[in-house]
Amino acid sequence: MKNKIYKGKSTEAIHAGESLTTHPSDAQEDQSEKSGIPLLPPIYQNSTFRFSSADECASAFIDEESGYVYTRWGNPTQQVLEEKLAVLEAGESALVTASGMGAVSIALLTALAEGGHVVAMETLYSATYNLLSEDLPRMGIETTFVDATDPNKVEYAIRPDTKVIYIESPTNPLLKLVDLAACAEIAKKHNITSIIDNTFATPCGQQPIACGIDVVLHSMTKYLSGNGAVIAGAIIGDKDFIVRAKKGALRNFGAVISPFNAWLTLLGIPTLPLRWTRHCENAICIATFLEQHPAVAWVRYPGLDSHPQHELAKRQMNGFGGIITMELKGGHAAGETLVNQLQICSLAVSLGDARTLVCHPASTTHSHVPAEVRQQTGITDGLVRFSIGLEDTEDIIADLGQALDAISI
Ligand code: LCS
Repeated sequence: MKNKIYKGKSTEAIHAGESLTTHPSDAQEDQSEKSGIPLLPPIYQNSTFRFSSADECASAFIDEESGYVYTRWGNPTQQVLEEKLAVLEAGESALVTASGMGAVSIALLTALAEGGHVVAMETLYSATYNLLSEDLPRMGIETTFVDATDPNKVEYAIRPDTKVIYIESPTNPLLKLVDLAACAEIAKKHNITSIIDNTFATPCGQQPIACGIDVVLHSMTKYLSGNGAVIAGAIIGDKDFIVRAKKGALRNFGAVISPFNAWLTLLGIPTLPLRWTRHCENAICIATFLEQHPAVAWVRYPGLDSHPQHELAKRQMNGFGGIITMELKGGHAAGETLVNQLQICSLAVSLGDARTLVCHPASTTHSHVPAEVRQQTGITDGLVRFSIGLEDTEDIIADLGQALDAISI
């Protein structure tokens, strides 16, 4: 591969990793006489790879870098995506997984290979919360949940056997922020692996590895693919961590991405920087509109002055993202009226799509989190989450306006 001569996010999103399979002879034995290199990385939609001799096959098992063996171990389409993600997140190495939860599980199982204790942010995506509070304890791994908006609380919860600090920032769905540099410093001081789920911010919105965080993960189902067509995940970190994850939890638990889904994600990433800018531009206008509507009790968006951590958002983020959370004055009933009236915005879970999506976390994404934990952490019954899409701002505002006006206050 030639040395990389670019450093802009848009150029990275388009070109990084793509030289890996730009010539068929890079990955195929069949040397074509014809000129012409595929501009898009091809899909290698195959489960296994053949060898021309017993020696060649045996050496691929000894030196795994020397070739492809089996798609659960690695595949050229996956590898292009991995190279691109490592560059975008400024990490040494990356691996891609079948889902965002695949990435969360593999990152945790790798960092906790010998057991240990986790200190985690108290509000997290619900399946991550359930993994930490129900599944891992059955394997002897305990988690202490803390309000990580205060780094002192993170440090206070550390025990001699703590192996991982696990955070999201902004969190799903309350958009709380964690000071990444402060958290990374605590982790380094105590020799603990810091892991962040960067799904909400994307590599365009913040660069956790540059802030000192060890491992970054994503649900690529969301902004990275951006097309609403795939379930996919990724982990980015240092080479040693990624190799351990690949040879261990990924391979043995088997949460491997299909080449087709890796390829669909590759189609989405080149437009991520453009989409991110547009999501951010739309979201600040809509958050400002919602904040002054009489049916709305409060709005949470890191780009608003009213966000309690707006200064931190300005310091550590590049754009404030496309997710807005708000509380309706009329609670659950008002929420029902709102979602039933909407015409452009779709009532759907997930986020990061071109389409504006609306959901009610208490009855959907976070319904498996115990009610008392939801109340304690602020996921109230009147909370509504928007994933602002790429439609024209005035059309989204008109749709939300007519739906909010239908709520009687
Ligand atoms: N991390 C975050 C922050 C998420 O929001 C999600 C899914 C995941 C990880 C898991 O990713 P998956 O396995 O689905 O690719 N969040 C969802 C949500 O808020 N609504 O539906 C799914």
